[in-house]
Amino acid sequence: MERTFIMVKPDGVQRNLIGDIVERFEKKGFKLVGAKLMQIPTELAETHYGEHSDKPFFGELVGFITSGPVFAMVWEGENVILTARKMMGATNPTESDVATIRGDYGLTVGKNVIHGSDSPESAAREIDLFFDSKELISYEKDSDKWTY
Ligand code: IDP
Repeated sequence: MERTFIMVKPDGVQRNLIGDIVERFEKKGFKLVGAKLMQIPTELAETHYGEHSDKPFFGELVGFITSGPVFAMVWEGENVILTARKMMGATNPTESDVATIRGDYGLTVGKNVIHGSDSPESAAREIDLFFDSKELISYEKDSDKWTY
């Protein structure tokens, strides 16, 4: 089973969207295997967004993601990485489809509510960056047999 790293960004936490976002992934059929509210240290933010370190918005991005608590999660399920990206919508909310998370709740690319890994490699890297293996729980759900 695939796993992905999903994070409600500080704007999503402040705007009371944690519950809505968790509900969407739960109802889709994915399984929550780890979650925590945390304040990201600057060093972790710089590592997480390292691929953007040469971009003009890097300082703004790191400043924003460390500006308040985030809700970090690991979700598990068949094709969860790609499906979660579809559920999130395009990076810039002006291009996100309606009924996606960013399409429904975002207005600007800087405050687009949610982060999700974009490939198996980034999912493995980000899960490892944000979670200790002891914080992730493998378990069966009775509903699995109605999902698969
Ligand atoms: P993603 O979050 O959809 O994977 P990336 O291209 O990896 O998109 O960009 C990471 C984050 O950087 C975006 O979610 C967005 O919040 C922020 N970002 C991207 N472009 C800009 C920009 O031009 N100004 C400010 N923030 C930006």
